[in-house]
Amino acid sequence: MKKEVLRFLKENQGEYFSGEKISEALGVSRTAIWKKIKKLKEEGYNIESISSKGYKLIESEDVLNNEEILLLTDEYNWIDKVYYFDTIDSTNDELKRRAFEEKGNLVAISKEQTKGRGRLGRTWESKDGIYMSYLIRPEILPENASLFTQIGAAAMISTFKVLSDVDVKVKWPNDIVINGKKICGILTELNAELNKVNYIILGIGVNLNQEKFNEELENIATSLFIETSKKQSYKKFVEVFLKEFDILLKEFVDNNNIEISLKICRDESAVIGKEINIINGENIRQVKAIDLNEKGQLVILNENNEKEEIFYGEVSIRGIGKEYI
Ligand code: BT5
Repeated sequence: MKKEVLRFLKENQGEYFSGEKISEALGVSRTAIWKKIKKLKEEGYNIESISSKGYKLIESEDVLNNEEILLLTDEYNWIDKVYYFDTIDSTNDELKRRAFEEKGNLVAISKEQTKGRGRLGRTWESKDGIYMSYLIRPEILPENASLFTQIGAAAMISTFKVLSDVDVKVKWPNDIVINGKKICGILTELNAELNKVNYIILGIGVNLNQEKFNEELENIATSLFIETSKKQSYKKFVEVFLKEFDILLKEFVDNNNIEISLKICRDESAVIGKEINIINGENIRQVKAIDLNEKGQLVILNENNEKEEIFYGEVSIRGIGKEYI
C-alpha cells in the first residue's frame, strides 16, 4: 500500500491532493493514507501537508528504499522478486541463499556491503556505491554463462554514457575502467549441471560517491564522484542501468542475440589492439588482443603469432605506466 501511495504522489508530484481524494483514488481509508504518508516522511520523503490543501510531494530524487526499488523494477516482467538493503554482507551471497527457496528471477540491491567479493575470493570494497545482483535462470548451456558478464559490462557502459561524459572502457573480462582506474567490477557466478544452467548470478559493484579510497586502492580505483566532482543519485543510476540492462538482456534471452552487447564491448574495449599480459596465477603471457568473439572470448595473437581464444584470465596492458591497467 505504501508503494501505491508513493506512486500516486509521484504521478502528481508538485500538486496538492487532499487525503480524501487520495483515499478515493486508491480505495482505502483516509486514516490508512495518513499513516502511510507519516511513514514515508519518516523515511526521508519531503511531503508538504497543509490542512486546507492536502499533501504534496516536493522531491524524492535521492531516497532509495524498498518501495523505490519496487517502483523502479515494476515494469520489468522478467524480475520476479526484488530485495533492497541499506547494508548487507554480499548481494551475491544473499541471492545464493534464496536461490532454491524462491522461484524465478531475483534482484538484490544494496548501498553497502560488509563482505563484498571479487573473483577468486578477493575483497570488493563496498561503501558509498551501488551493489546489485541479478539471479537469472536462462535456458542456455553453461559454456555461454560468461556472456552475462559482457551483457552487464555493455549495459554499464551505456549507463555511464547516459549519465555523464566520462570516458569509460571495458577491460575484458569484467572491469569497467576510466583512465586506467577501475570504477566497476563484475562477478558472474554459475550454478549448473553438465549441460544445464540452474542459475546465474550476475553481481555488479559500481563506485559512485566515494570521495577517496584507502591507500591500497587509491591508485587503482576511481568513482563517478572523483571523475565528475558531482554526487550521483543512487536511484537515478539504478533506474538508468535497469533500462539499459533490460534491453540487452532481452535481446539475448528472448532473441538469442548477443551481438548488440558484444559490439558495445568491442567498440569501448580498453584492450583490443593493445599489447597485453594475460595473467593466470604465476603464469604470465605476453600477447596482443585483437578481437572479442561471439562467445565473449578474447581473441589474441599468441607468442607464435597465431590466433587463439582466451576464455578466462586477468589482463593488464603493457607499456602503460599506470599500475592497474
Ligand atoms: C571484481 O573482482 O571486479 C568483481 C567485483 C564484483 C562486486 C559485486 S558487488 C555486488 C556483488 N556482490 C558481491 O559480493 N560481489 C558482487 P576482481 O576482478 O577479482 O577484482 C577485485 C580487485 O579489485 C581487488 O582485489 C582490489 O584490487 C580491487 N578492488 C576492490 N574493491 C574495489 C573497488 N571498490 N573499486 C575498484 N577496485 C576495487
